[in-house]
Amino acid sequence: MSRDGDGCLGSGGGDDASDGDGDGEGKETSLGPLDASSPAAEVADAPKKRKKPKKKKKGPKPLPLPTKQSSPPRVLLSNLFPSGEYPEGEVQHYTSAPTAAAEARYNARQSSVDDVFLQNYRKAAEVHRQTRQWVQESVKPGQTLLDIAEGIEDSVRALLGHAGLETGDSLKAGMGFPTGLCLNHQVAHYTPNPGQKDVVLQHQDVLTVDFGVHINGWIVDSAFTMAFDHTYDNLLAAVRDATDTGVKAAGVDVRISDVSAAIQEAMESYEVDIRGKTFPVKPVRNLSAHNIKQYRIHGGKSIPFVKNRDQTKMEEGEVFAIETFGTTGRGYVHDDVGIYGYGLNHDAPLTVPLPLASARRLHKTIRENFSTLVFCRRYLDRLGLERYLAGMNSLVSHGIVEAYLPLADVQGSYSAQFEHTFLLRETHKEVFSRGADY
Ligand SMILES: [Co+2]
Repeated sequence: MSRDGDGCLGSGGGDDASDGDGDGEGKETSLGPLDASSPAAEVADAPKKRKKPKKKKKGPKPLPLPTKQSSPPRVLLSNLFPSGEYPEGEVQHYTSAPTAAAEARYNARQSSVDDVFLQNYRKAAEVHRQTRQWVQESVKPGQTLLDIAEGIEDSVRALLGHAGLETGDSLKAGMGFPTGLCLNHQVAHYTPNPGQKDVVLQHQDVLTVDFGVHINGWIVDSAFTMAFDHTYDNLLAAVRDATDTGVKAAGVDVRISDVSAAIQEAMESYEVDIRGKTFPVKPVRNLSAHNIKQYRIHGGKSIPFVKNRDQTKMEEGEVFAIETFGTTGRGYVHDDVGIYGYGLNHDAPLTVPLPLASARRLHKTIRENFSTLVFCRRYLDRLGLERYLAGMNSLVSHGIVEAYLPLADVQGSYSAQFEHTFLLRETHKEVFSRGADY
């Protein structure tokens, strides 16, 4: 069984006829279980069209737009890019030369590639980069994981201009899933919960930071690892190399088994010395990278980090998040104590007779504010919800909501993660989340 690294919604997907084309042209309007208010039809921040200049009103001159991001990041991204054009991701051309026919199709399509889809994806990636730059500069031992998580989430929401406090606002743009902050042997799916004891970051810790930024349900899913002690440099280098190798190997018509083999080879070529002991860096066998669909972090295709026989091919127009996890432990994660988050089950019927009124209310709140995006308890608390755990347990036991648990390797081990999101275009990949940092 393979599980995704961040809020995987199960691997039984890929059966949703309404988003089967995955053509990356922004035509998809499926919102999973919530289709009524269709915020996907809304353009979060389309490139602004030129309007006829209005007659100037007399009054105080408007303040000039800021030209630099603040620290902590609070400047609306659209103010930093008033043209509505956001930086293109890294362009990686496919290794095999495109055929003349592909080239011609591509050229003909240039004008028709949905600019709103691309600009929104690039914008979400820029929000990710600016937020993580602040994390990399400001996060220090002594801080609590709760402060770090909230710092990330406040930044993402501020830059997008969607605080997510009004009903449905967080569906337009916001967090793609609960911020993952994992220490050492914790591998994936740890996020601070309300009311729990503070976890304080230590100098010798290895911290993975995994967060998602979405606009109209299209998620940039990207992660990196921080350490303050150079002991772990090779562990981080191994996983970063494995992820980059996987991104490089990906392409239209490339088999999943080939991407996995490339990842494994890169990862296993490293070892790391930790306090006098040498460890091979092992890929985690029961986690996997994944494709992304609208409002669905796990689109149904899984890419393990170890050799397999999966002949499934990647297709043009698909969005993938290539993440890899490496560890000095067993290379196998188990459920840890606590809870990471929850997500509406795609296959659950919309109307289910629920005995608890609190469960019915909670179901409505989830559909209105998260649809099928994964969320955590902190996201419910900030909406003002209280005493929702009985209702949540009822939704989980009825199969309407899926609960996600933290995943860990053995105590005393260390793990790292790197991840990028990219779009498979006709002649090249666009690695949206690439930055100067990773
Ligand atoms: Co992911």
